Amino acid sequence: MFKLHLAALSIFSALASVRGHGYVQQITAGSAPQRIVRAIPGNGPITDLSLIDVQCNGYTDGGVLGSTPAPLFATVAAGTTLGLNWTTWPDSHVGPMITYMALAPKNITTWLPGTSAVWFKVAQSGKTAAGLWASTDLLTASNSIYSFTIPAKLKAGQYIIRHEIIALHSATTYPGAQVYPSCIQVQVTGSGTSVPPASAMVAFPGAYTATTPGIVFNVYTNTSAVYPIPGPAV
Ligand SMILES: *[C@@H]1O[C@H](CO)[C@@H](O)[C@H](O)[C@H]1NC(C)=O
Ligand SMILES: *[C@@H]1O[C@H](CO)[C@@H](O)[C@H](O)[C@H]1NC(C)=O
Ligand SMILES: *[C@@H]1O[C@H](CO)[C@@H](O)[C@H](O)[C@H]1NC(C)=O
Ligand SMILES: [Cu+2]
Repeated sequence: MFKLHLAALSIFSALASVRGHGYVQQITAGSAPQRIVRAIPGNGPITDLSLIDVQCNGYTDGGVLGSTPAPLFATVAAGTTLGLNWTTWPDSHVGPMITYMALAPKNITTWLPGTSAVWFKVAQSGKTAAGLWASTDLLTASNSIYSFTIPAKLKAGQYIIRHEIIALHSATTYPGAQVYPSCIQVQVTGSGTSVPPASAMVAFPGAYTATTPGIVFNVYTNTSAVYPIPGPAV
């Protein structure tokens, strides 16, 4: 598999002293050009879920940088499993890992989703019955590689993949949950014809609020096996 170092790396090298969290640093795909990830300003979180920052990151600049289109996209066949390589992630930052996609209505290298409800969930992982969190337990067990599959029936076209960790170590009240999103541009190929109905679509910002189940959650005292992953169904 081809392994790509993300353009974001060069941005982060100047930010080595930012208080540590993390971001997706690499993607594995069939044929992945560089500059497919919408650049983000650093490795910090978004906690005000009403801001555009929560869409594609951009916590220091009002979301401008995070949502700005990248010049290129990766070409991947529907049904492909992609691996996203996270930077070293603090053990304390437990929480779910969630992936959405949005079909670009025009050239993805110029498209800004804005506040439109265009995002549908394609994968989610929260807490297992054994009490293991997607982040950090499962992520660590897989050497920091998060994997998800582009739905095999998905209609061909250009999509933004929005992948995130929601860290819950400070989520006992709102604001507190820390969202770490990354947006990746892809061209999906194949003979699929499916796109989820409008009723399955959410907006960022909008999908998460202070009262969304799983946004306020006490990971220290709530030993329930069930953690309600925020957002719509897959
Ligand atoms: C993930 O990226 C790091 C940093 O570039 C690299 O050392 C590591 O080998 C990568 N993991 C995989 C599975 O490619
Ligand atoms: C999409 O936009 C980019 C950047 O403006 C341009 O280089 C490319 O040719 C466009 N692609 C199509 C299919 O219009
Ligand atoms: C644990 O979290 C679930 C889901 O948010 C909630 O319904 C339940 O009341 C919580 N339990 C405790 C003991 O706080
Ligand atoms: Cu952190």
